[in-house]
Amino acid sequence: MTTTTDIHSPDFLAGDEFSIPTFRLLQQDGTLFDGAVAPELGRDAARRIYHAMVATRVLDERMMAAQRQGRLSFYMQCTGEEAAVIGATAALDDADMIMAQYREQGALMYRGFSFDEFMNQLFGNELDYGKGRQMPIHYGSRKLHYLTISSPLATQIPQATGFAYGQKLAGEGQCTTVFFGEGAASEGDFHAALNMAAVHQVPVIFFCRNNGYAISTPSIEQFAADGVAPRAFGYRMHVIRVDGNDILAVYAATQAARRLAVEHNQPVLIEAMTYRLAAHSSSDDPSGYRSKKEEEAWREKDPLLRMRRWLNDRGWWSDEEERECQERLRREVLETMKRAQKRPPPPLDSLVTDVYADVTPALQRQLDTLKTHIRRYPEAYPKGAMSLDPDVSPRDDADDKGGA
Ligand SMILES: Cc1ncc(C[n+]2csc(CCOP(=O)(O)OP(=O)(O)O)c2C)c(N)n1
Ligand SMILES: [Mg+2]
Repeated sequence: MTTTTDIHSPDFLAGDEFSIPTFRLLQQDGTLFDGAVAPELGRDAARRIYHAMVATRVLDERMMAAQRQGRLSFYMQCTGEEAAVIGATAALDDADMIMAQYREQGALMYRGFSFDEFMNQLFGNELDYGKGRQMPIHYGSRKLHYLTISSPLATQIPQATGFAYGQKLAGEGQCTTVFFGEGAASEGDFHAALNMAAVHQVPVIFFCRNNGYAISTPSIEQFAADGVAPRAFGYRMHVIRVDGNDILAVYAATQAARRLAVEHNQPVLIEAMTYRLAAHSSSDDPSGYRSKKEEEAWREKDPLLRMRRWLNDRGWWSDEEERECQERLRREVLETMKRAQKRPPPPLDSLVTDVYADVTPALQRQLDTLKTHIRRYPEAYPKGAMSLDPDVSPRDDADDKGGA
């Protein structure tokens, strides 16, 4: 559809005519802005959200420490973005599909992914659903309607449009929410996904976490426009910008977006303004590209602190409960980590089984070569690697003196 009126002088438009406001309800001291109305959120629902936020923070702190101790190869934190991710997830139906980028472990936490499940993936042991084939933090859960993470940026955005189109055809009242960073929104896939969603009117919520950085590139160097939100106009799509550290605003915005998606088949773009408080990943050191002062300013806007003050004011949480909760969670994380670390990796053959219906000759050749290599150079592999090979007897493995 193209609508136009005639003009008779070359007057260009730059989009500056629009200024996109930020939806906010909760102030940093835990009180509402004047005139703001909190969404309906009962005590238990609010506590479930807050608990998931604290659990995500504790998991992230502990696992980053584990990475520094050399127990884990890699890790990524959600720190600072818990309200954006968990507030959005809480506003969805638990059976709605979530497609995430990699920093959204809070969504899984909210839906009940256990510490054991997190740890099995992080350590790639025999209980990992991905059978140890992915890097740490590439979680997935069919049961919790959470698509397994893909490393290449923006992969999940057009997938979300396609999946949501299927949901529309199925007519069961579900939608898909897809999370991505403002950096990933520079991929062509983002634009294709939004256009297809708008054209085919599918129930999908595009949730952009604008956390200020794509690794070391600040958002001001990524795009000239006013953030990501104005792009929705180009596709004729509903859009809202929200304070991503404001749990109530994120919850209310996503709830309204879900209604548009499910009841009216209207795709929606949400841009949540937030800040990545931690390093990009365990391989990154932000001191090379941003100041401590900037980080401190955002630490003052910690989304956990803001929600905790709101809960405290209502008598729904106390300092005593906070202490107990943190201690219990830290203990649970350490216990489950020890358990997961002790479990063996998946059997070697699982590298090639269930990739195709039958193992292809090329894959079989690669597996045979790997087994031969392990037998010839056991010292180059972790101790016990040979025992993963069903063709090797336990005695042979006892001779395995390796320990790389
Ligand atoms: C196609 C592709 N290009 C580059 C990368 C390397 N890479 C991984 S994360 C990242 C930054 C993404 O930033 P953003 O989308 O803002 O997410 P954030 O890390 O800030 O949450 C880059 C460039 C990649 N994984 N995939
Ligand atoms: Mg980013």
